[in-house]
Amino acid sequence: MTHEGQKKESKIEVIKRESRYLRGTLKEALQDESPLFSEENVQVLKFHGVYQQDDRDLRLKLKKEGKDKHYIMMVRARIPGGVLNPDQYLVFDRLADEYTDYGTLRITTRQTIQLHGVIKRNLKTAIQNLNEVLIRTLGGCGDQVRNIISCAAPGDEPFRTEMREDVLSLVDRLGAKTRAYYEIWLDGEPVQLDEGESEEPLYGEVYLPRKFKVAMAPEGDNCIDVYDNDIGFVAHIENRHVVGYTVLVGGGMGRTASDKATYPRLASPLCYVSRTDLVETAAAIVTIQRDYGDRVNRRFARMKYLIDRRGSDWFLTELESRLNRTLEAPRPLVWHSAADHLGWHREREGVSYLGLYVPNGRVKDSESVKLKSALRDIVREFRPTVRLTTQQNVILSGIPDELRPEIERKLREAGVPLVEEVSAVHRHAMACVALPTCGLAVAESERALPGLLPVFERVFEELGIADEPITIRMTGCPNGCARPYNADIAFVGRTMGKYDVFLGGSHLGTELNELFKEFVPLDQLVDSVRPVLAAYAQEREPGENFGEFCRRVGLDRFRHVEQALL
Ligand code: SRM
Ligand code: SF4
Repeated sequence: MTHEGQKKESKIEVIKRESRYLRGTLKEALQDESPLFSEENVQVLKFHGVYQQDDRDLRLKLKKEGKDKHYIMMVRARIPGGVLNPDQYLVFDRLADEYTDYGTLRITTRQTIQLHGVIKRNLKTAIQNLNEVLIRTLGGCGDQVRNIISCAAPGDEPFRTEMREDVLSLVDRLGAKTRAYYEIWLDGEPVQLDEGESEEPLYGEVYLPRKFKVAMAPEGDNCIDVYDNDIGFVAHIENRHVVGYTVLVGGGMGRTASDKATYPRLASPLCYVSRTDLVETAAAIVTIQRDYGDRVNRRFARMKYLIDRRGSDWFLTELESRLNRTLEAPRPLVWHSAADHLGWHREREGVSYLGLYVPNGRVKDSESVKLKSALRDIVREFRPTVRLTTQQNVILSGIPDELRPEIERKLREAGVPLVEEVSAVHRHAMACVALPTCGLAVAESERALPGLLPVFERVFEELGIADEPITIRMTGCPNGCARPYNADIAFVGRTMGKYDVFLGGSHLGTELNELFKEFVPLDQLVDSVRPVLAAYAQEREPGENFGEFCRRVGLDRFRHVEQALL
């Protein structure tokens, strides 16, 4: 039964309830010879940070040969704020070589690493290896609070340390507590629960109705797209210290192209809380979604739909009643940047950090660019802290200034471009994984965007807008994993080879874009937006960015131009 009516709960709710706090029959399944998990275990596995996939490039060939799919697992770690010590990074690097089909690491849009292509037989060892360096995968996926993201830039300002402490407190309070993880992957002793005792005091036995995302940004720099999360905390900083947080709620990108009732939504400001009240406020919000979120129809189960259904006033009243006090109004928010943190920056006296561009987050060695090897060698030799950004890049931090030339030399030798050699078009672009591993992809993304960006570079050069911070994001389906709906330009896969084009978001992540054209073939994507870019180059007002221009002049004008030409 749900709060939203009398209808039957979804099948996944039943699986969760019957899983005994995420045990399912995973322990047994890991011992059998089958290359795949049962349907129920596939759902439970997600909570442990593992997706069962198959290599979609091989499907047709294997089918013709009368063989089953090539089943592989994707392992997604939980790395709060994207911070890894050198040993942790090196374990990922090694596991990619030893246990994955592709030999790559994939930095995600939520500051973690995915290993694609681990076969079932190797899964337990891979997860054990991660746990040996204190990397958990519990919470990587599933209907629970996912990896909590936060600005990855290091620095000696006290507010950075305070935000880090607060992120870790949130992880501690909001993360899953089940001992199943230790029993299944680390051979821990089974726990004996007393009658009525819960292993998940916050979630209960059915966890949350849907995935739940939490983010923390310092006021002024929206490098993490804080508005795209179920809860966004924006730190207000006075005299270099965090004084409190404005709380944003109800963000989310996911939509279904064929269902107009679904939509992306930016989180809206709800209240302001002090640092001391942060964690309990977050937990209380989670319990509202736990108790009232839709458990019948997963398509409408994210908290954004709950808030829109019941209203922000209801939500605030409910929160106040759970916290037993009146909450302060949110503070006004001002954004100056959405920094990518690339290049060299001062971290503290005599110490720097280096942000490196990783095309679509894929850490690999190619013929000409040996990024994976270079990172491994640098991390081994100089032992920087490795920080992953939500723009799929990597930061090497804690580097004594005198080592800078040596590190640059190593990167150049490996063919890794430094920021000066990366165009603005590339710096501001992102693609989701899509094919061949994502089971939901209907079009290419990570493998298609690299072909488009050089063409955009030429167009931007011709139009004299090469240095403008125009974000281009691509996804292989409407789910929105590369956060396309607040990009200036977005290509969202609609069917194989065709994309919906969205225009007019904002580089600062504060505006949603608008659907411009549907079903545009891959080779016509650049041309489809060229007239708008040309008009922007000609007619923009001083300081006006691309998204603002689109919203000021309206996209109809360009739709009509094209219709007139037809
Ligand atoms: Fe995502 C599902 C990859 C960030 C919205 N996402 C998936 C799955 C697991 C496909 C599946 O369910 O079978 C994809 C695995 C592909 C693969 O082979 O690796 C996948 N999502 C990713 C990553 C790896 C994209 C990337 O290129 O980096 C990101 C991993 C983040 C992480 O480390 O946890 C990733 N996904 C996002 C984001 C961006 C964000 O959170 O900032 C979103 C939009 C924000 C949001 O949640 O609303 C996002 N992913 C989705 C959705 C749509 C959710 C919805 O509310 O409708 C799905 C599908 C679903 O949940 O049913 C999805
Ligand atoms: Fe897969 Fe779609 Fe997410 Fe891309 S946006 S990774 S295609 S679910």
